[in-house]
Amino acid sequence: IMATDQDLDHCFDFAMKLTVESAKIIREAIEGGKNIETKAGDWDLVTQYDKRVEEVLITGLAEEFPNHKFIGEETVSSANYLPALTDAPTWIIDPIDGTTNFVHAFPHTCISIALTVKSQLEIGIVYNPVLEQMFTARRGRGAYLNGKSIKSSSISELKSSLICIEASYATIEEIRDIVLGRLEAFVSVAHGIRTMGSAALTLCYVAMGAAEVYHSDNLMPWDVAAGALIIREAGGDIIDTSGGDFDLMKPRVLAIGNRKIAPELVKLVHLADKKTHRKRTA
Ligand code: 2AM
Ligand code: CA
Ligand code: CA
Ligand code: CA
Repeated sequence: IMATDQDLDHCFDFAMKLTVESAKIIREAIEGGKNIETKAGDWDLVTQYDKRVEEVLITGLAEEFPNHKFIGEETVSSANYLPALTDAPTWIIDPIDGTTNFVHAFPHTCISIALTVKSQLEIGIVYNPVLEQMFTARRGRGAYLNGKSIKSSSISELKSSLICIEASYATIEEIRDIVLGRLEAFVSVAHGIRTMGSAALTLCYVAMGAAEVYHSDNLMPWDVAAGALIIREAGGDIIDTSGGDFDLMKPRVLAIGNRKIAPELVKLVHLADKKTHRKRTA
């Protein structure tokens, strides 16, 4: 259905314009001071924004590309079914990544869109409409922030690294203990720790060299699809937390500015998990 570079050029241009257009919904909600969090039934309201943005994106893309498939967070959530990735051109969409930030008007929130063809990431777009940061990548063509080329960090030691970690899903005790164990290990070795609340944007921060590492095991494909391509095109990498190959459909993420830092990082996580396990079974 889609083979030529020209087709991908058009996909890219179209998706980027549609993203900026759709992001007005997010920016107006934040800038309009709607104070989303204090309203009654706040999570329903947030879900309405998520759903509306996703609907605008999928409607627009489906009209332009009737043969393409879609894996969007809100569609998957309401169907309670995650489709398998196929060879067909597939748009993987998170309409609002950083929902908690959105609710608080903390300015790290974005739309994340990726396109896969033959199960391979071809396009990644992450757009923060509050700070007007547009991160983009095409496979084999580099990564960009607002049209300027970006490169990931070459720092290869954790003691000189800024490490970003997700620390916001504390409902299941075992997961919480593992996250806290890893956080403790990172705090002990890193130059600094950040937890930004948007997986897609934090991957882009690693891509632009603003941080050396991003880690979370509790993510979904739409959180990471666009950011994964952007990191790789910026010279960094994204690997599984075990140190093995990254699986887009089952993301456990160590995103790194460069490969040299991977062994130290994987070992640290492994040791932290062993310690957590000993504590839990003691
Ligand atoms: P979201 O904002 O689209 O929900 C920090 O919460 C980051 O982890 C966000 O990118 C968030 O995406 C993502 N995330 C994925 N699954 C999550 C979950 N079950 N609970 C909280 N955040 C989740
Ligand atoms: Ca998300
Ligand atoms: Ca979301
Ligand atoms: Ca969500």
